[in-house]
Amino acid sequence: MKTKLFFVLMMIHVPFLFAGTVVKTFSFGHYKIESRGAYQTFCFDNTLQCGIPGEPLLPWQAVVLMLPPGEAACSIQVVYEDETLVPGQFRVEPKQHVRPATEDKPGEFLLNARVYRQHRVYKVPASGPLLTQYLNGFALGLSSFTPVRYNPGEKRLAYYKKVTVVITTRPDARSAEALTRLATAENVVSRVKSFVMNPGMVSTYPVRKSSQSNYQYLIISPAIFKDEFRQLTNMYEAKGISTRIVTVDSISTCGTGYDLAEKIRNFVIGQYQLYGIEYLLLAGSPPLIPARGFYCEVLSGGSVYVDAGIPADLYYSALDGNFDLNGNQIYAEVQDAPDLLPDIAVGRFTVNDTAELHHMIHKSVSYQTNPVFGESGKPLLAGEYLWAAPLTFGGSYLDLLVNNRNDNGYFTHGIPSTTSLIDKLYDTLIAPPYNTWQWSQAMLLEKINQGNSFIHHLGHANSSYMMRLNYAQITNSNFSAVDGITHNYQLCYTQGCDCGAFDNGCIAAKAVSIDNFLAAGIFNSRYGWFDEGTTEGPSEHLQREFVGAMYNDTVPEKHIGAAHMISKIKKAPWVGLPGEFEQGAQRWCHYDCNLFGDPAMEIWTTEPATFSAATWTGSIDSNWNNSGNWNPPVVPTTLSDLTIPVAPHLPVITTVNKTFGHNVTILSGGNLTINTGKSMVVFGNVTLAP
Ligand SMILES: [Ca+2]
Ligand SMILES: [Ca+2]
Repeated sequence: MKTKLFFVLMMIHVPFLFAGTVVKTFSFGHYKIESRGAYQTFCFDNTLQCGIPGEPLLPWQAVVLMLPPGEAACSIQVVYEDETLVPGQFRVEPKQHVRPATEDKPGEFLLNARVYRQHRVYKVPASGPLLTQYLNGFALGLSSFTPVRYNPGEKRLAYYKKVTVVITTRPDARSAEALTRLATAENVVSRVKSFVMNPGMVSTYPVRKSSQSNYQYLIISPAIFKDEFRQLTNMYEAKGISTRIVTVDSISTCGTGYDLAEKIRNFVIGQYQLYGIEYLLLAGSPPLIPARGFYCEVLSGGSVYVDAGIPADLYYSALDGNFDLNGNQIYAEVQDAPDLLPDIAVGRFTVNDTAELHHMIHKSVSYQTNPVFGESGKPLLAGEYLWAAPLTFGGSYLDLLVNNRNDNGYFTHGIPSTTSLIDKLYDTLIAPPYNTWQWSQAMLLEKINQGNSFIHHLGHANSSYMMRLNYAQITNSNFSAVDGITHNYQLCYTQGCDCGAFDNGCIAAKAVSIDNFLAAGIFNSRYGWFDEGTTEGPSEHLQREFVGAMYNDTVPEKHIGAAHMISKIKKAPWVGLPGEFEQGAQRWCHYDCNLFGDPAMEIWTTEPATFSAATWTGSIDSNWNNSGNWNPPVVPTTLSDLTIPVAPHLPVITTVNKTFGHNVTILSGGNLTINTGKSMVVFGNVTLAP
């Protein structure tokens, strides 16, 4: 009943219920020409190089325009003006195949000679396809165009200095329905505004008042886990993120939907609609919490790759439509008008039992509240040899994650080399054509056990193999120093194939659910894709945008699930391109790239700088880890500055539980006893006051 009432109220406030137009003018002037061998690429800032394999790569501009509330895009017109010839002659590089990151067989250099012989302007569509998508209730029109014209026979390039895009809109039932899920929390609106090219349109949308009963973080777990989250929820409540735990069993009994996955998604939509939730944790591997399998096909190198069951938690993250518009129980087909813009941040604990669940909870809490000092800005980049002809190395791709980059025509923020200690382990060419040096497992394990913040990896992988390690090698003893005390737990992002196939007991699920090693990571449940012979590729796009969100110099996104969500929002305009441009691979990656971990986890990219003070009261007993003995009541962490004055009971460390502190000041009359064989970790100073 509440839902219906809200819908009626919203409709009354919708200011536009007639067809209209949304107009945006783009200017092009400063271009960049890069040479690769005998060929050149021609780029403008914030464009993407797209093309048909073997035919010229041209820079395409994304169009992301907010539409009036309750309306959808029905047509697009692109007006090109001020054509300008670029001085000189150019052989524009042809698009190469996109490849799954499992294959390393030699390829061939693709060149469509017939196209390159033509003495006329190479034909391109006036615009890419026009989609209406929804982000947190706001309707967005997505499309693309290229301002460049190329005559291959004459080797002449020209571009239009001024391009005007006109999108015609009309009232639409799906847009009206999306409005019922409008979220207008400050951080959500700011994210939406940063993504659209006409942020002023936001003011035409109604404002949704936040309610007292709002909460931010929903945890869905099987009933057997429901009492196990106290450590996690206590931490988030202390951070001001309120939580709610709901069991799959109760959703299964009371929910509505075709199957359990749809019942869970419908429940999530309801909670989002009523309470404006921002984070969702799915606490269990399938079958504890089912995966929705998505459909995608990719044309690559003359082969068609098809998968109708790509495990995709985007299903629970993107909350518009039902991913099966044609009702054939094949999900996320192009004709299903799938929601490409995630509305909430989703992560999954890939666990099968309570012991694994405890490990993931402990690692998430310990990573955030007890960071080990001196390693927050120490990422490790591990790149492998990828492809023989044209020769392709993962390291060249990973280099694009460092510093702000404009490569391949589009801009992303990166890991600042001046303030970070970046370690690299790259396969390299010893002698042409294919004699390469390759790093070993032992070298990687040594580096990981020396302490890192974040492992970025690009190399070959499968469901039981990643980073040159096999499933049996993911053990606590192989990562003995990554125990949260000697070195902090680490995070990982890999573009490798299948290592995140969480429907099938994959290696990445093991890496996050053992005691040591990874606290969270982003992994592909099926293939990752790269473009051979370049530093481009669909998986690379997502990883660059993920890192870009973390290191954005105006509003860095610290929550790992939100950074993952932003990477997909940024790439969504490129998913809708017709098959001949990206051949379906960007869509594939949009579907199969999932977060294993706590979506609200805050990532350390710099050393901790904020500490909270607490004073020992000893009002209960001498137990250091009893929050009742501290004012304010806390269990001390490596982020706590602690004072121990005279007290009824003075602290004695007797427990096997680890004890932590940042600065510890012992006042006159105070005392701290550490019993024989027990220990305490202090990263700051211990001061004895006179
Ligand atoms: Ca379908
Ligand atoms: Ca959406």
